[in-house]
Amino acid sequence: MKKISLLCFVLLISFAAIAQNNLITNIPNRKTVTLNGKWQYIVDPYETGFYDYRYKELNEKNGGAYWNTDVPANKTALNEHSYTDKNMLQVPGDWNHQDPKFLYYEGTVWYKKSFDYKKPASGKVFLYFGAVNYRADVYLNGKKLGMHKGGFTPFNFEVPANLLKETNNFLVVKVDNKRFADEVPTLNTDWWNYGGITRDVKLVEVPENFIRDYFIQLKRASPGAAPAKNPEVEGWIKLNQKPVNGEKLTVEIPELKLKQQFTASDSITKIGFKLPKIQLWSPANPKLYRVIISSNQDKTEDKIGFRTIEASGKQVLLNGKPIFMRGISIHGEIPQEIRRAYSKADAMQLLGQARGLGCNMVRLAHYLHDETMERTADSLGILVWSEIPVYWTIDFGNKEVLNKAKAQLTEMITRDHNRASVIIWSVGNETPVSPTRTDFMHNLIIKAKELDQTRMVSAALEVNYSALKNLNEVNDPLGEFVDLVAFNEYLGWYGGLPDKCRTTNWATPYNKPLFISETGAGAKGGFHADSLTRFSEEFQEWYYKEQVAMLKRMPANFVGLSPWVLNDFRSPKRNNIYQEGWNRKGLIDDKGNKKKAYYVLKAYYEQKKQSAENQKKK
Ligand code: GCB
Repeated sequence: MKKISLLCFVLLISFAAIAQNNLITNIPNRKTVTLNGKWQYIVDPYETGFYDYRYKELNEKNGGAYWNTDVPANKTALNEHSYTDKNMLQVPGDWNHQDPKFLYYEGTVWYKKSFDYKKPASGKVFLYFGAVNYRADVYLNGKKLGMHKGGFTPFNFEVPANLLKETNNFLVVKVDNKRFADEVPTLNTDWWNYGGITRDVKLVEVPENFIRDYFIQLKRASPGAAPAKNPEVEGWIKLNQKPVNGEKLTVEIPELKLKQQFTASDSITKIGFKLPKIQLWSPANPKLYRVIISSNQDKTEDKIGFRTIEASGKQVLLNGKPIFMRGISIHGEIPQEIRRAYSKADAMQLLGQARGLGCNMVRLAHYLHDETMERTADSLGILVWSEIPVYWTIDFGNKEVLNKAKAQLTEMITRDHNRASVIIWSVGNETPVSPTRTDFMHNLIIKAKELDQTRMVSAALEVNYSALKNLNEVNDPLGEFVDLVAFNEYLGWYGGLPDKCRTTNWATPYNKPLFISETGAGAKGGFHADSLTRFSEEFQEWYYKEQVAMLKRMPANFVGLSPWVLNDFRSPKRNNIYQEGWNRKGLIDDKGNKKKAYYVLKAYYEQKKQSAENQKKK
């Protein structure tokens, strides 16, 4: 009895977790109207368009609000703001790279777009943002649609039916990228705080009762086993509102001649069915199937790859077979143009570079990247680690901060839970060990597992050195709760010189796979000196040579690495003559030139790939 009620409770909270989230997924394949392009803007460091001179939020009656019309009621009316073509920003795009005056700007910018729009005869319209960093207050024709916090995750607001006009809609977004101690991330990060509407903006047209979200993934095989010949799909479909009595939901996979029907339930409809013999998704064969999901009123289609992933004993098994992750960490930035990445072309550039290096895996640090990255990884066959910006010293004792982190985690998982490439949800990076922090992180892990039981959950941890044992131990108490024990080590960069690697050994008390989520050294591309000279390409090359030699002595549960980092990236914390505002740990410099260390890692990955292939042949 007790067991049953506990089970009901767990089910209830997991359904509640899904139900709370109103994100519409599969946006790239929905009927949408883009609002990308040039937007007019007003820079407003004092938030004059938001607060009156007594610092109270302005209301509709007040002509001073920048979200209200900028057209004075008559020629005598006093109006102190106007949007003009003289001030325009490209959307999507951070503001920092678009005008030198924005390079270091942190504060409010008001974005305004006027647009004509032919409303569909029936159904609903949502306004969707791929991401806005950090806080977005959204207004349409003088009405507030909502507010969202979190600089890297998507969100949508329903547009009330009578609000949209055929011509001259007045859409305003107050974007604020100020950093705060009680936000996620917090004040301190090692990356540039690019502000703005950094990803797509779209109107999404859906029927009255539409398919909001769905989860169509292979059910985990029994522990350690490969998927069966006829593997099972397990998941759910979520409509926007209650179905009509007896309404059927259909899942079709035309290539497999498969069509399954389910009677819709009031909240979330659970689905499950066996597939015929399929090609499993893997880096060697990134097979995606066209999947069509339909209800009485709606139909949406996606491309889904089917695979299983699990941490089993000391290994990571992809489709039941051990895999070594030849990874690289990536920031969502295009260094050549000093801007945030957002497009398919950007994804092709970054993932193409990773492939060139011999990678089968990428760690998309330290926040959710643009959706094109995961979709491109799906089609290229690259495994993905996806992370939320719970980075360094978050305000772990603050319940509200935990809620903010959970919201971002939920948005991340919701957006990408049908991507075959994504195998790891990471709940954070290098968080300082304390009971409060471990509780906080454990809560996030529980949440991730509630939302998705088909992937691994991890976090990038730190290392403890025991002089007594001459051993680097990954014994962070959080290790107990993660599936993959991942850690960042900079042996020879932050501690001593690279030859320290020769005498160092690694271990974890956890009987789990072990992954190096970061290792790296800085070098300015084109700066050559002897290998003892910091920031020379030769130092970085030496570092990688010593690291690679050390990796060969790693314990048997060592399952891969994602060194820091693919490209040099902008960081306000890096200010010496070699760095000049760049973190120079890229294997490729900001101009796109490969550094010497690049070839050391590439050779290691070639050899790992070769030995995996030889293993397969046996
Ligand atoms: C780290 C952080 C990463 C930094 C890197 C560095 O451990 O996770 O965000 O950029 O070290 O370069 O120090």
